[in-house]
Parts: sequence; structure tokens; C-alpha cells
Amino acid sequence: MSQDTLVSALADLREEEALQIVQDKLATGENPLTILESCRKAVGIVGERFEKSEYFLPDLVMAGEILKEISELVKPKMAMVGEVKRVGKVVIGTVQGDIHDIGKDVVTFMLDANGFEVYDLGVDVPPQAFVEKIREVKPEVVGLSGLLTLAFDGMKATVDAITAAGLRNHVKIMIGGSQVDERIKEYTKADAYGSDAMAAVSLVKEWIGGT
Ligand code: B12
Repeated sequence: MSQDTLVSALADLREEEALQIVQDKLATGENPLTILESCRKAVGIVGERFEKSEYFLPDLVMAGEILKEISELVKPKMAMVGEVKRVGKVVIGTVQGDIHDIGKDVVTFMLDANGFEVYDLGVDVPPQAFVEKIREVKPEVVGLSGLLTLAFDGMKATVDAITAAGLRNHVKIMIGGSQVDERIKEYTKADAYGSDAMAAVSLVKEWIGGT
């Protein structure tokens, strides 16, 4: 019941109310993962409203900002729940040409909370920046996020650049984003795609272990 109030406050972009609900939930010891699940539902509703032209770009930006504020509130509690021996490294970013980062941030957040050391390169990341970061931190896994159709080429270019740099055998590559599927995995030559943040965590655990 109370979970619904967070979903609707966030979906309706009532910022102060949403933040207050989150603070109240955290104060009463609610599991941070339940709060994140409400956020995921709410952002889904925001996306549907945008597609039906009930919301416009500034509304999406607003939703993104509220979500980030909620993340800041929730994150310290996640650290308390599962502190943390780091069991492997993941380099992640939204590929070149694409600036969507809400989903990537959720994935980053969940990987971090599950004990992985995550290097987030941000958005609109050129292939070469992935290559340089891989050389620097030697991750086991690379995550490429992208929501635009255009991003599929950015993902492919990134995988190609990693291959050209001689690093392809050193990393597993996972891709994700609302329109990514098995076909896009084949096209980009990634190792796997994940449909949500928990799928990302499962893939990384499968590849490098972890609790
Ligand atoms: C919010 C949003 C925006 C916000 C982004 C804010 C931000 N900071 O990210 C703003 C307003 C900036 C925006 C801009 C644009 N957007 Co937009 N946007 C959306 C919207 C409504 C929701 C996306 C979202 O955040 N979803 C919620 C998150 C939690 O879900 P998610 O991203 O899918 O992530 C989950 C999974 O996919 C997965 N995942 C994500 N990344 C990864 C990575 C890995 C490795 C793994 C394993 C899993 C994984 O896990 C996540 C958590 O569960 C979508 C609609 C949609 N249905 O996707 C359109 C959408 C993606 N946008 C679209 C468009 C066209 C644009 C613009 C070009 C609009 C414009 N004319 O300017 C620009 C893009 C500019 C650019 N160069 O990138 C189109 C894309 C169409 C297409 N075929 O390419 C969509 C589909 C809307 C539509 N139906 O038209 N947008």
C-alpha cells in the first residue's frame, strides 16, 4: 500500500512528496531494494506517459532528477546492508551518441551494492574512452548501455574498438537498454544482454563470481 504512494508521487513528479516518502521509509528501516523497485515502476509509468504525449521532455528530465536525489538518499543505506568486499571490476557507460543514463545509473548502483567495483564513464562515451579505461583498471566485465536505435552502432563500434586494441579476450561484454535484445547482441558481438539491473548483476556474478 505505502509502496504505491511512492510510485504515484514519483510518476506524478511530486518531488518533495516523493523524497519525503523515501526518507520516512528509510527511517522505519524499509529495505532499500523495495524502494528501488518502486522507482523502477514509477519510471516505467513516466516512460509510458511520454510515449502517449501526456509528458514532454522537461517532465522526463524532472523524473531523472528526482530519481537521482532518491539514489543519493538510498545509497548510504545500501552500503550498510551489504558492506562489502570488492569481488571484481566492471567498467560501464552509455555509448557514444546516447545520453540516457537513468537505467545505467540503476545498473551501476545495483552492481555497486552487490560488491563489485564499478567505474562509470558517464554518457556519450567514445569507444576509445572504454579502451583506455579497460587498459587502466583491467576489469573483468564491460557494460554498455544505450536506449536509442543509434546506440546500437555505438555499441558495435565500442566492441570493435576493444577487439582492435587486443583486449577482447580479457573482458566479458554485456549490453542493455530498453530496446536491446538477442538480435542486438548478435549485431554488436557482445557476450550477453541483460534486460534489467538484476540481470546485469546475475551476468557479472556468473562471469566473475561473488556473493
Ligand atoms: C527518460 C527518457 C529521456 C530523458 C533521459 C534522462 C536521463 N538522464 O537519462 C531525456 C529527456 C534527456 C531523453 C532524451 C532523448 N530521448 Co529519451 N527517453 C526517455 C524514456 C521515456 C525513459 C528511459 C528511462 O530512463 N527508462 C527507465 C530506465 C530505468 O530503464 P532503462 O533505461 O531501460 O534501463 C533498464 C534496462 O534497460 C537495463 N539496462 C540499461 N542499461 C543497461 C546496461 C547493461 C549493461 C545492462 C545489462 C542492462 C541495462 O537495466 C535498467 C534498469 O532496470 C524512454 C522511453 C523508453 N520506453 O525507454 C525515451 C526514449 C529512449 N528516448 C527517445 C528519444 C528519441 C530521445 C531523444 C532523441 C529525444 C529528442 N528529440 O531530443 C533524446 C536523446 C538525445 C541523445 N542523444 O541521447 C526514444 C528512442 C527511440 C529510438 N528508437 O531511438 C525513446 C524510446 C522514447 C520514444 N518512444 O520515442 N529521453
